[in-house]
Amino acid sequence: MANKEQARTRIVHVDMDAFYAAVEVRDNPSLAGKSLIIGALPHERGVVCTCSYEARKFGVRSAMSIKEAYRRCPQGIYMYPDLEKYAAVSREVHKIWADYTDICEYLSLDEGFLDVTDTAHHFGGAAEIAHAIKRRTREALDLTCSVGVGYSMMAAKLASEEKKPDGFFEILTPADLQTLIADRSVRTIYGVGPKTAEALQSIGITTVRQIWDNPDGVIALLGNYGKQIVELAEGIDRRRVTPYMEPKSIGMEQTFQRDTTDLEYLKYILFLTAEKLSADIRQKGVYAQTITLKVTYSDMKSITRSKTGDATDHAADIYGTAAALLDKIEERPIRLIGISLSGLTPNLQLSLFGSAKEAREDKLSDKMRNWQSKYGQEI
Ligand code: TTP
Ligand code: MG
Repeated sequence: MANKEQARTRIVHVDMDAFYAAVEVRDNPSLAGKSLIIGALPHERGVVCTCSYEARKFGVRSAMSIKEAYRRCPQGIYMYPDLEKYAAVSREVHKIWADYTDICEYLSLDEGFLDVTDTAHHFGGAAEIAHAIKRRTREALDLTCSVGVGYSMMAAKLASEEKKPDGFFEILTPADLQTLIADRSVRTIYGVGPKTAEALQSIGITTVRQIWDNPDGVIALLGNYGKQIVELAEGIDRRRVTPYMEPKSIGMEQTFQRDTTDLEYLKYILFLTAEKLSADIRQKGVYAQTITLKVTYSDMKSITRSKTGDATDHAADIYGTAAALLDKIEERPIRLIGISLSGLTPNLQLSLFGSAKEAREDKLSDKMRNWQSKYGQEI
């Protein structure tokens, strides 16, 4: 985004506070003020999804093993996450945000960017929108969030982190951003993870100010990516808020050189197709509700058969449904077979957690190994 355009841009970033833990405290007020750790029970394997701010005082953090959390906070209350419940609350939260702009990018169940550049004047300005979101979230959902207003996505996100929890902060110019982050770690800059930080450290750069002092060194070290980092450090962020748009469907098909009636081979192809589609939709961050099998017979007649069920991104579910549909169709020489997925819905982090479905996929993998040695084909 050019400087002039940046000057009028207004982005709001919202992040719910201690989200899973806050929902549990809301629904069971006897948990208020306690060290609450969501993930697994003590002595079980598993990681911390999140914890209340009280538990954070003891050093408990997201992604820490439950074992380590228990070592730091044995007096804590440990609970399993209830993802269905959080997803339902998340939908309510997202609905509030959507009242202020059509340009909402939902990053996770509890976090999102809103581009309010063209709508802010209807509500008295971007700061008013931020306060309205906080007020409505408290009144309607009995939860708190932290909201940042910025002239760019990075500014808005940094602003929302600045006064967490229940915070509000604005960063309205690149100069204000620079003042705020000058002496902070390079990790403050969007996209700079531990590896990049380590690379920058190798040329003596650990703070944002040191990037300003040696932009050429950063670019020599990291190339085009280095250019982006230098720009971001200076407060130039060209990213735009990208509203979530539902892709209509995603599919893949395979035409055979010779028509076939070999059901086992056809199922093998369906499995390879299912695996590829599963990887594709996981990358896109969506689940599929409808699975459609397409078959073209040797006389070029095409048919499709669909089944709609629970949203999934698992190869085993996609394969299982497509194979069951294949079992039910007329048995004639087949020229083409394919699967398409539709009814795509955002995958809101639910797949972070293992499930019985994964165990099923392991079993299928044994079958796959047999197929692989028999047919040896890849898609
Ligand atoms: P965050 O917004 O990172 O954390 P939070 O809302 O619990 O706390 P705060 O924003 O006040 O610092 O993540 C949102 C939810 O996502 C969190 O409540 C639980 C889930 N989550 C995980 O399951 N695993 C993780 O590693 C992280 C970071 C989050
Ligand atoms: Mg949060």
